[in-house]
Amino acid sequence: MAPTQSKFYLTTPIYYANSRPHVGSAYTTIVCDAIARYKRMRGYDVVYLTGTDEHGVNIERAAEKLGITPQELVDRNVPLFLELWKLLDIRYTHFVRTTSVEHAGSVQKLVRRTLRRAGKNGFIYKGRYEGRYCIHDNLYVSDSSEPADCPTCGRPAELISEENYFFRLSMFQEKLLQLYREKPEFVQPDFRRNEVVSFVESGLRDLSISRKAIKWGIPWPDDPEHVFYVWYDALTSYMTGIGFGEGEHGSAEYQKYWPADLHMIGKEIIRFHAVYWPAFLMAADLPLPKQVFAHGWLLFQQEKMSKSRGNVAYAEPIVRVLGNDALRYYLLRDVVFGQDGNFSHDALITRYNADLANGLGNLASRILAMIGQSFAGQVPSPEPREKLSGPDYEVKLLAQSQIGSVIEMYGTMEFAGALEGIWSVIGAVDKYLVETQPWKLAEDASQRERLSAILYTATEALRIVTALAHPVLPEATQKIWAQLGQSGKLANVRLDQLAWGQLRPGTKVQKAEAVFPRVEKTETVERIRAMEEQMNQPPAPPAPAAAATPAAPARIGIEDFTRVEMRVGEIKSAERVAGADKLLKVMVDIGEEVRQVVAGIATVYKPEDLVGRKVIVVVNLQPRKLRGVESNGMIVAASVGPEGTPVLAGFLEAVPVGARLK
Ligand code: ME8
Repeated sequence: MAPTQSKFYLTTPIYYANSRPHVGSAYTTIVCDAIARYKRMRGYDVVYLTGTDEHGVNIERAAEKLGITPQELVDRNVPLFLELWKLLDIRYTHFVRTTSVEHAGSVQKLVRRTLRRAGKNGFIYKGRYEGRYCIHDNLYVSDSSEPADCPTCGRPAELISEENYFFRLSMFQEKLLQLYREKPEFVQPDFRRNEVVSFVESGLRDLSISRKAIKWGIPWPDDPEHVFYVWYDALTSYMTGIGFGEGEHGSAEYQKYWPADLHMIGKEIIRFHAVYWPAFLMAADLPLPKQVFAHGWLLFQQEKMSKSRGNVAYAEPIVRVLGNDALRYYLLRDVVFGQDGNFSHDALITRYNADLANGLGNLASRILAMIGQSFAGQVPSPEPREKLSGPDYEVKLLAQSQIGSVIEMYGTMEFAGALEGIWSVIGAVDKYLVETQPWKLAEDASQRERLSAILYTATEALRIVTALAHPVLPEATQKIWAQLGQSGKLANVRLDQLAWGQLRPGTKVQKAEAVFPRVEKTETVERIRAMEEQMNQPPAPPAPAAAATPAAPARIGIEDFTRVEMRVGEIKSAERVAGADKLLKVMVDIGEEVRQVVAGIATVYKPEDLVGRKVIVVVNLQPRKLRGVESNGMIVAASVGPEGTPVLAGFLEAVPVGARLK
């Protein structure tokens, strides 16, 4: 019988759907994607859940500001998450939305189960909530009766007293401390667990888990005046997504995959995951997740990157300019996982050029080119085993030892360390090639065997490095894998079965093709910034329902604009087009050539007045015929008044012919 595959269920936080995702939200999702890919390459059956948190005051308020309903707001924002995950090639298996019907059922089921078990000393009771509440912003400001101002509008919050459902968190203090003691891996890293332990040791107050003043939420079963407190709702989504709500005992999938093996989160939400969530589950007599791992923050301009602070960078421009792998590599290599780390476009590009373009990319193209030149594109034979010595042996030893240590570091989520290990092999092979100088040996027929051994060693090290880097660099490594003549998906390779010597001599390799072209820093940062600016523009207003008002033109990205090539041209000659009183045939010098353009300006401009005039020409339009005369471009003019009278665009200063407009 085949051994049953071990399962691994991991989750990201479910993100608030009140705005578009930024690099911070992408960070956790990318980390989890790398873990998921790594676990699959270790033979695990992986379930990976992400999703969106769509209830609560924040969403309600964001919608109000835009004059739309909360449902409309989340329906508008959720696709932005889905699109970004697609662009980033995130291989999640489940996406959960807290506004789904299944989720409401699942949350109500969890609370019913808890109420049923309760008996006299119920875990949930009705009590009075006393605190400060802002009636303008629908916001619970503080749990105490002390005067307080609303953090949003600054107006004094009112003292309110409303009946809520309370969760008896105070009863779980000892049980939670026992959990942290007996299962220290439950909260990671260790220093975070210590913070959680101190918090719990200092005493736990019961928690209000329903709200009356808020409408946007899941109704309490049999008491719909109340909606669930957003964290009770949100945390339960980790079970909803795999079918907890189905039937009496949950779906087959739920039974197979729950409890989660890993909840990956940012450090600011650790209390909810490491204190409240296990208590909610204990109260319902359900299995607890195996681990909550709280990572640090990405800082941007010295502060936590967040939409409310307005200091966000977006993933899309980076991916469009440098590719998906560049962002993944930078985030996992430059930030020590678990700690806070700075994000900067400068550092991103430095890493890209140094480690990807000059490192892995360059090594792959050099090796492939040499095999192409000296061995007609076929992997040459290695040195007989017993003769392997000196630098060849050192490269082999290093690559071999990194297989084990990189696997281990991925396993403990030391991504920077794992990548450093992989790149130490790349560095060693670079040095090995500099020292052994195979390109020189290639000129000497008597050195053929030595050349063959060196190239085998370098190629085999490259193959191992490529496989090891796959969880972090899925796209480029798959390309290099194919270039190395390896068939099939690298994702299906088992990392723990990787060993030196598996590369078969005679394997046909492909032509070298750069996977990471070098980029110029200043220009690249500028391109990324320009695209980001575009993304920060307020979204175009929704298309009006009635056709009477013309729709606002759709916003385009800078990349769309740069596709239009406009140059300064000088008119050399102009004449009327026979039988068309609006058209002129114009010969215009655009620098490299003189173009024939047909322009609809004859009603305003006399041909003889135009000669010598500088105009703006769109030079990359498809040629077309107007009244039988070919036109190879367009002269730009304002279109004025109801008749659309043309007024040629021009320059106030002297400008050379051929200059590009951007
Ligand atoms: O908290 N650095 O959603 P959220 C690193 N809906 N990670 C960051 C980050 C940054 N600057 N900014 C965001 C919520 N993150 C709740 C969660 S879970 C049941 C409910 C990541 O949209 C990080 O994982 O505010 C953080 O915990 C999460 O996004 C917060 O996302």
